[in-house]
Amino acid sequence: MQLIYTPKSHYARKDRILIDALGLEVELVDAGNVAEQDPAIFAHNPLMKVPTLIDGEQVVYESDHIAAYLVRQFDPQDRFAVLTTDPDQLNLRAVMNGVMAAEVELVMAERTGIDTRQYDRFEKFRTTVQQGLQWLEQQVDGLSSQPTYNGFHLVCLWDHLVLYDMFDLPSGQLSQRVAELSSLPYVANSVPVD
Ligand SMILES: N[C@@H](CCC(=O)N[C@@H](CS)C(=O)NCC(=O)O)C(=O)O
Repeated sequence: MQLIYTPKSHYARKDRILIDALGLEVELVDAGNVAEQDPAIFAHNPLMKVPTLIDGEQVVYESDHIAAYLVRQFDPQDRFAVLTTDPDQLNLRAVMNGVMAAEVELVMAERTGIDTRQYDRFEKFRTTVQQGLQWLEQQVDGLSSQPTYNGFHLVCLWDHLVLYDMFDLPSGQLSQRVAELSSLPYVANSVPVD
């Protein structure tokens, strides 16, 4: 199997942590600059985003779908609760994905030369990140200090925000949760660096 990714992608990192936690053999293929518009570098994902998983003839798009695909094949016990149907856990996942998406819009806009401060649309993305973080801080009890896929998700979101340094991060229990989970070798292994 191959995972098309970039070393800094927080979405791809969710899958990389899960892959390492499950001890799976997956070759990492760096897509390079994800601002490019060449579907070939994204394994012909028409959305031109990473991650994409290639498993023989099967390709899988979307980080959470990739995680579910891997767990269905290789971890029938679902040790990290990837396949949870609990609405509160799914809300946490939705908000974390939303915060990550809003931050990516800001990062990609600035990378392609847009002055995001000039547009209300980008202000909304900033507010989305800030409100999302506040909401997550209030819901921290739902994020276990035991390893779960939602916990991995939180670490990926957090470390990416640290890397791009566009936002002040809350200093409460959420940061403690990140620190606890970051001590796991298979989480620490993929911390993004400049
Ligand atoms: N919902 C997708 C989001 C993937 C995504 O936005 N990936 C970013 C990198 S972290 C990307 O490739 N962006 C390229 C672009 O937006 O042009 C997932 O969960 O896999």
